[in-house]
Amino acid sequence: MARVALVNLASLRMPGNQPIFPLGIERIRQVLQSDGHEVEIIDFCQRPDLQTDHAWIRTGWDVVGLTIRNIDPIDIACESHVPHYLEYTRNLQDAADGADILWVGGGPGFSLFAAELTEAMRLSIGVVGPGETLMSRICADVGAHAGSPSRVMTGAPDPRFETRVMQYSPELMEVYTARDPSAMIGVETRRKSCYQGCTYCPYAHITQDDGGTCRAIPSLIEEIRGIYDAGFRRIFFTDGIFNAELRFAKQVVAAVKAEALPGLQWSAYFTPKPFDDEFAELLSGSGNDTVIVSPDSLDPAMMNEIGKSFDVRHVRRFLDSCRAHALNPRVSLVIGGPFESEQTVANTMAFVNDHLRDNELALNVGYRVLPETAMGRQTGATTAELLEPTFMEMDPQVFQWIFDHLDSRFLTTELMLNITAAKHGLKRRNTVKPKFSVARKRQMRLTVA
Ligand code: B12
Repeated sequence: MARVALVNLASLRMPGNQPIFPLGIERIRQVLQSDGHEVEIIDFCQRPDLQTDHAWIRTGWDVVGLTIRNIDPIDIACESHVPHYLEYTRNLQDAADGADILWVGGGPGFSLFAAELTEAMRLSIGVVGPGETLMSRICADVGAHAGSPSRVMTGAPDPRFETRVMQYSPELMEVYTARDPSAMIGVETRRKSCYQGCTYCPYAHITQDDGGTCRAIPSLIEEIRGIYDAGFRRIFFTDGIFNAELRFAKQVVAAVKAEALPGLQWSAYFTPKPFDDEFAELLSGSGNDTVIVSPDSLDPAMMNEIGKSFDVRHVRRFLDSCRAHALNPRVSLVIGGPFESEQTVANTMAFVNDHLRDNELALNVGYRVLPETAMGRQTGATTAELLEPTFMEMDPQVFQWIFDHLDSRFLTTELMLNITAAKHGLKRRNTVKPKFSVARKRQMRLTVA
């Protein structure tokens, strides 16, 4: 049996980082432990001293897994996280002093730049996508992987995903909820690549799961009960889009409602389509805290350009349903998409002014261009270039257009801080231009067909 350390690089203390509960490596821990391996999680929120004290690495490990969640800091004004990941890993490897360890990298941020990070972090194996099955195979025969040239491997689905009940470490959950009372513990309900075609989104590459599986409802409820019974009241369903399969989402919400766990609050990323009144009614009184949707723009042409699979009519209908059932919608927008103009900003802001209440808007400026996305291809930038925080080029007037067209009732401190950070941060960032319009290309393909 192998001795495995799983290091949560996402918990490093570094500018612009706000660590969240690491459910990805918690899943891997549980799977490896059920295989009989000895597994320890190294988390710097739990053990801040270990960020600089590397003595633990010299205590006989066979495999060290390193997880990278976010590639960039949340605060756009801060420097990239990547140099911090590299520095920590290098120091740890130096401290290991040539010990016979298989170094493996993974995680959502890692998956986007797997080849580049595998090389830069001097890893034996870099994993794209889900990690539990591949880590299980690697740890079952560490010798077979040792000594081979470093390589990138694609993760495989977890065959027991449907019925596996996660038992997260209560100590680790306590660490994360004590740091931030608004923290939510992540719970997966489904595994499937998102069917929507948003041009900026890399989910299909990160999840590597087109087949997809839905959790068995009794297992899901058992997991939620476990979190609840351990004293935690806030959860986040981590599916890319919670209601992408509306029938299943309804079953989940009905089951959560039927459990009637006092004080339980939950949230998730939703889509306004599919979303109907029956679903809104189920959501009401289920403990749902916020119904987050991300139309990104509310200008029809811009929504088409960034590949949204719904339009402003669906957003309007969604808001009507929320109002009718006393739900709390939150509409997330990103200004600065390809070919954004004063007119598209004005149209978006007009929709906001007409349809949203003051606390329902989340506004960001600037699209981070990621590899493995249509937007990445639209700019022609290489993966190596995109490792540096890189944004879609936009007219610097965008900030002014927002202030000119958005009702002042939306100008909260949070929104002003976001915009100020973007204004300063984006000046220092690499930018890339769209080489063509995705919407026009799609239209031409349809016309030819
Ligand atoms: C749910 C979610 C959130 C929720 C999380 C809720 C919660 N409490 O858990 C919330 C809303 C808080 C959130 C916020 C943000 N998120 Co988010 N989020 C997601 C989402 C949709 C799912 C993540 C998840 O939990 N999946 C389920 C777990 C089980 O999977 P996992 O962590 O990926 O782990 C698996 C594999 O990665 C792998 N693996 C993981 N570690 C390791 C280690 C090894 C060694 C190996 C081999 C494998 C491996 O195996 C695991 C099991 O299969 C992803 C997109 C996606 N489809 O993955 C984005 C994603 C992770 N988020 C992202 C970002 C950018 C953010 C924000 C910065 C957005 C913002 N501007 O505010 C913030 C940052 C939050 C923070 N403080 O760190 C990016 C990160 C990559 C990047 N671009 O840098 C993603 C990929 C989306 C994207 N746009 O690209 N997010």
